[in-house]
Amino acid sequence: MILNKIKITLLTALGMFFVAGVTQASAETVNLQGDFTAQTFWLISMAMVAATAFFFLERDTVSVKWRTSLTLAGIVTGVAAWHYMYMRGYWVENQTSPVVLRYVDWLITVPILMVEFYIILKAVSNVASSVFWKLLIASLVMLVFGYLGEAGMMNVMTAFVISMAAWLYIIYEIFAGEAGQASASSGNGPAQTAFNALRLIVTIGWAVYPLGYAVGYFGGGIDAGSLNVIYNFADFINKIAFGLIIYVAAKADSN
Ligand SMILES: *C/C=C(C)/C=C/C=C(C)/C=C/C1=C(C)CCCC1(C)C
Repeated sequence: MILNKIKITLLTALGMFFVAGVTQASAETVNLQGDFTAQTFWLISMAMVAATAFFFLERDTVSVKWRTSLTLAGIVTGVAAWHYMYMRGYWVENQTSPVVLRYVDWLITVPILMVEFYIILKAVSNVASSVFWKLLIASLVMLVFGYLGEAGMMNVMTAFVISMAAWLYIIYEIFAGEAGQASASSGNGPAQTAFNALRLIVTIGWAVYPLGYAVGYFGGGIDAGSLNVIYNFADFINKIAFGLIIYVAAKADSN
């Protein structure tokens, strides 16, 4: 009883803190007129806020072993919501890509998305903890080198190749490596269905970012407005749909 009360108080405090931050960030720059890219920033930020509330509120409706997964899903969309507020402001003011904000967002959310694979496997199999480290480190290598290239701190082509190698390694790991094998042998239907859908997201949904990078640096280039619209919708799939897939599996396995 008392624990429950503490929990509800903490959740309420967290909710108020979140709303305060969101309100403050939203107030900054609100002129979206005639700016489609800015409108998509706004749309996705609100979708992220809604998804965050959803994952946190639904957390207690699934069995205990799935709760960490939903918590992480909510943290990913929550962190992204906050970044989207500021990315929109940045875009409206400068009409250039909010590169640093995007990378900070990725640096927090992408490793968590990777860890989700491990947490799901952990719930339904006795997967080795090495899987956790492999996925975490590979995702960090992918992002750090992507940024080093983008920031001009190293040769863009070298950075791109290293970053691509890390992403391909992740794909290998979740399809054929230890993670893929743990899923295949888990015998848990809902978890396997989720795992298969999530790894398609990592393969197809995530491909949007290296493609944008390649076209920007080695191809003919792409205007910042279109690139950000594409990234914004990709984030909808890669963060919100990603979480919803986990939610559906968690629900199915809890009934
Ligand atoms: C929610 C945000 C997500 C899922 C972002 C994912 C970002 C990537 C998969 C980025 C990958 C990159 C490469 C594979 C090579 C070029 C540099 C990056 C960082 C764009």
